[in-house]
Amino acid sequence: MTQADDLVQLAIDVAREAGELARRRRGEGVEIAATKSAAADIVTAADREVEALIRRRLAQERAGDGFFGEESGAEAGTSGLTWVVDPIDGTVNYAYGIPEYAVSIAVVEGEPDPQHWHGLVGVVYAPAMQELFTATVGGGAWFAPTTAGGAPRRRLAVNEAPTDTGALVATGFGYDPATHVGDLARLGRVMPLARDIRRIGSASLDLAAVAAGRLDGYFERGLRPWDHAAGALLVEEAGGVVGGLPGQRPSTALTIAAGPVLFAQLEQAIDGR
Ligand code: LIP
Repeated sequence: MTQADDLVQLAIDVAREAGELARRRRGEGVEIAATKSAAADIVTAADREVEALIRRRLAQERAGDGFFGEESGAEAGTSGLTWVVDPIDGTVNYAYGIPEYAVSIAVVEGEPDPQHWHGLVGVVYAPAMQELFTATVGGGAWFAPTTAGGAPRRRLAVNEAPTDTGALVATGFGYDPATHVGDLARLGRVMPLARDIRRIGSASLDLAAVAAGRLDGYFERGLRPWDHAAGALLVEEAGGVVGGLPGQRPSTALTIAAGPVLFAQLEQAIDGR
């Protein structure tokens, strides 16, 4: 058993407990608690409650590890490991009752900076769809439905190079309207590669879809570390490539994820802009 093997089951258990809380709260009705970077960048009471549950469970089980969460910020640990958490990724979907939202939990080693950290574990759990995506470094990426009596887990693999029909590519747009001109120009540079575009609204589920071959590729500007930390490991362990600006790791400036051939094509088309 590797260190990642030891950690992934805890990540799964906590993600499923957190996801079920999110799902219950969604059924009871959603309360917008605040806005953040822009009027459209909402946080619900459930975001905060779910992250508090995750933080409490990890403090019980892994007291020496660091924590880096979307809603409650960062706290350094002493173990060299950090849990990077988005309690409800796809918050706007969640608020509107769209089922594409997920609990995203990653464990990284080293400095809690996406440019330097080493991903060990990634778990993305979509409670409304009862879908669980997991990966451990060197252990592959896996999908398992969590419905009672669901099919056994299966190993994930990204799609090979897209056919002449073009690639099915997902993206997203920032909460700040001032960023939309650049986002749309970037989309225009990618369109010649695409058969069609999808806008799912949850980066972790976009990345999980690339790992599962449900998408050929994904790119987005504006992601935060907790949006991509778990999903990036899913894609890499499924044989894909994840990057950002040319030669860099994913960052708020840009995230790109695809199989190797399409990744290079997307990187060239986006050209770092
Ligand atoms: C969301 C991402 C999505 C992006 C949204 C937002 P949140 O994360 O998952 O891909 O387009 O702007 O960043 O805010 O729901 O955790």
